[in-house]
Amino acid sequence: MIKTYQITFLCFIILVFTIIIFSFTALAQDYTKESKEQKDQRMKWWREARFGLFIHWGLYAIPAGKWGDKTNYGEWIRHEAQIPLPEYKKLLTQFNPIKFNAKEWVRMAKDAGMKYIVITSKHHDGFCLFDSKVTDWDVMSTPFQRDILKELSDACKEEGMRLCFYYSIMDWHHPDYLPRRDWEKEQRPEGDADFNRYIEYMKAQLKELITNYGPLGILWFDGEWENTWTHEKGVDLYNYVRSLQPDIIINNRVDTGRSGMEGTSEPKNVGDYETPEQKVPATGLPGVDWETCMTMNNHWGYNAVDKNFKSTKELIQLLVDIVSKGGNFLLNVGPMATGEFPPESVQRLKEIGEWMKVNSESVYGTIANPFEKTPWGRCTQKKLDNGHTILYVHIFDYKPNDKVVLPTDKSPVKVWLLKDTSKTIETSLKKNNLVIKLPGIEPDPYDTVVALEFEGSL
Ligand code: JFZ
Repeated sequence: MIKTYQITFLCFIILVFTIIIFSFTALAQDYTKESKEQKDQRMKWWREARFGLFIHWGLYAIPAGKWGDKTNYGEWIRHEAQIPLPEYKKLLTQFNPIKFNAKEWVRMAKDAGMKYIVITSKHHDGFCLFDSKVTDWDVMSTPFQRDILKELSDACKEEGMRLCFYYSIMDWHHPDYLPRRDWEKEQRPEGDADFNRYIEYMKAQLKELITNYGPLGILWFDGEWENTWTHEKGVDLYNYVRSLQPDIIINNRVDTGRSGMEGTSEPKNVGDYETPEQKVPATGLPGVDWETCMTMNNHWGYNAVDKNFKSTKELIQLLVDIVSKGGNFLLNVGPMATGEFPPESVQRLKEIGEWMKVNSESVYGTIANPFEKTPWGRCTQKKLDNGHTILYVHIFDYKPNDKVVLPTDKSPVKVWLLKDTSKTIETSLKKNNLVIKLPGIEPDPYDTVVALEFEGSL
């Protein structure tokens, strides 16, 4: 005779076993082994977005690049000017960006046509722009006492903007992070520093970031190049972050083995996309996802005297160049200590937005150009569900009534000018080339776009 209490006991044992097995598989899940279809699904929004805003902001905005008699610093100021930690910590009492307005920031990005924002939740100096329960080295310890990332997260949700976080593995503040900077080994002895304890700290913060501010678009790691970081640790961190939010996208800097500014990784490396920095790979990076990040002037963090801003024309043509090679563009702004974007950045974002308002369909959801040479500018293309292809011809150097030659023997079923659809545009086939006669209009100062629809592919 089986007693009720025996059945209850049996059920209990089965339940406990199921829980143990489930939590074990959850812990052991290897997210790097997903299928191509799964990855395509996860990368879908990112591949369509093409254009994002990078924000480098922290305590370093206060000195604004100036320390002693030098004025060329940025977010690396503590290391480059060799500022002792107690001295740098004084910035904490000065951080009070009362003009900060999350909605305005998000709206500026949105109006510029950007689809995601990547902001430094913690840069190399270790200072956190969010309310972290595992450190006092955060915004809540400043006179400002407002959770900047929370306000941004709310504003992003309201505006339909994807919020993403930059997170530095290297940390010049945490006592358990190793190695110390060469110049501060005596001021900050390693003592009983324990790197594994530091990893637990990072994991606790990443959990805070994903659960309190998420869902996030991307975790953008950086500062992975010191000798304490290893491939195994990178794989573990990648899987940890994915276990917290399975559909999150993680850049290649979570792992080691990235080669310099090229930002391309060895095949064994984890990370969902490559991150070339301050440069555009000459012919793109065929077969892999990539995103070029770039400064507007010469610094990531705010520098008050750096007025070497790229022009709006350069920035739009960079965006188009990158997209025509199959990449994304992550364009940086270094906000001031007041909480505002530098006026030069505001102006450029606005002008980019005016161009995007008319031309963004030639950017979003497009793929790399099909031709080898396009001396008059760049090409992007879009595959339609009906099998047709729209080719966007970006003419950087537009001369009214001039001709543009495309190396194809196909005739389009439709041709139009994005900035004025009322204009008729003649095309003709000549010796296996398609010749477009440009209308006699005032060219766009940055990039004039002609769209051609073809049956099938090019
Ligand atoms: C890193 C950071 O150090 C920098 O402050 C900024 O956040 C940028 C986006 O990323 O800078 C790097 C990283 C790697 C190389 C160069 C600059 N590299 O490998 O040549």
